Amino acid sequence: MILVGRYLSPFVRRVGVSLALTGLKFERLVLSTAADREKILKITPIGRVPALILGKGRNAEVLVDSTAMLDHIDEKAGRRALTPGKGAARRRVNSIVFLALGTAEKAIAAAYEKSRRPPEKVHQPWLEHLESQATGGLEALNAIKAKPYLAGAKLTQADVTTAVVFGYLKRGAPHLVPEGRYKRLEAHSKKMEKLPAFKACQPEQP
Ligand SMILES: N[C@@H](CCC(=O)N[C@@H](CS)C(=O)NCC(=O)O)C(=O)O
Repeated sequence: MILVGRYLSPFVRRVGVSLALTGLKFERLVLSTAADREKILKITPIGRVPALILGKGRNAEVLVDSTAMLDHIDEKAGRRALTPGKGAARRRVNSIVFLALGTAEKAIAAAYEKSRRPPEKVHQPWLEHLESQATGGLEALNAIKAKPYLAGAKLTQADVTTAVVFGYLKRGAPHLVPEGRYKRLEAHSKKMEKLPAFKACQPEQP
């Protein structure tokens, strides 16, 4: 398996951390969407990361979208899967995962609004709308009391995605997560970042 993309992306990092936690072997192809666009387009038609290449040569398959990759990883991991297979436990984990993912998507859209448009084309009310949606997600995530993990007794994908997204915002959009505002998320993130799997997937220098 080859994971394409940099750990600066929360979508790439959650896949890398999940592979490390489940003990599945993988290689990396560290390509940047800014500098290596042509190379990425040869692997995946939308030009986004992550991509996950399964197999080799003519039998190679490419998965796009981190959610599809995590689905494959869970299938391969068997009893070490990070999302429960069914029922209320699965819904609970997924509801937290998609809250964290939605938060990341809105924060990224807000960041693109500022970085990808000429300043005179930034529509301030839309930017504020996007940031308020990200803040709504953060408040809901911060309201969850870990017991000791976000979805209960076991570490799950809810913990991985939430901590990866929070770390991403701390680095990329610190104004959305000022020190002390999201105390539970800060504690959760600190605990997760100490795990060897998180340490093994450190975001590269921009
Ligand atoms: N839903 C996708 C989102 C992937 C995504 O948006 N990746 C960003 C990096 S953080 C990207 O490649 N952006 C470049 C672009 O869209 O041009 C996933 O979960 O994999």
